[in-house]
Amino acid sequence: MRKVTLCFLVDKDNVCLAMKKRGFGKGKWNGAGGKVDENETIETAAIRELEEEIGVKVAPSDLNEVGDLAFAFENKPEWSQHMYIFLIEKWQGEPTETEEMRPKWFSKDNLPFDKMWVDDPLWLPRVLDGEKISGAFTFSSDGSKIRKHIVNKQTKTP
Ligand code: 6U4
Repeated sequence: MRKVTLCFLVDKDNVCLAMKKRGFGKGKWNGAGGKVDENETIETAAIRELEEEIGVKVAPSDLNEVGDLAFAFENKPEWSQHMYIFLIEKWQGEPTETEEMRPKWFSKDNLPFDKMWVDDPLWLPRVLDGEKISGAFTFSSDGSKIRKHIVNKQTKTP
């Protein structure tokens, strides 16, 4: 399954989301992230996307992996992806708009779930609260509805 990353900058009670301006998930608020290329580790890919999409530099030791989710879409096996999620509390530079994303800070308690992926309310508050999660979602073919899902607290030690 294709591997992708998803990264959120966190500053106390605020989280940086970014509006996806093109491609998969266009028009949604989300973290920065994208496909892991061949010859890249998941961490290297996360750091590259943070710089490409919102213009911030992050050191490998400042990437905190907080979980993973497997996504499948009815009738669209080619959209399947395994997403690795990171929270970042230390970075260099200011989140800046690029051709791909327009970043904006939100209060953790007031996230724009009506303009986010439908799965996000079921796991993002948990990881922002410090829980590590692991789960899986199956969506309708256009991604608008959740057909089934499971989100567990991660028990494995790093
Ligand atoms: P291109 O356009 O090929 O450069 P790239 O940025 O490499 O794309 P893309 O846009 O396909 O990758 O990555 C999808 C992004 O959307 C990843 O950051 C993961 C994220 N994502 C995908 N499904 C999601 C979902 N159901 N919920 C969620 N984020 C999701 O919160």
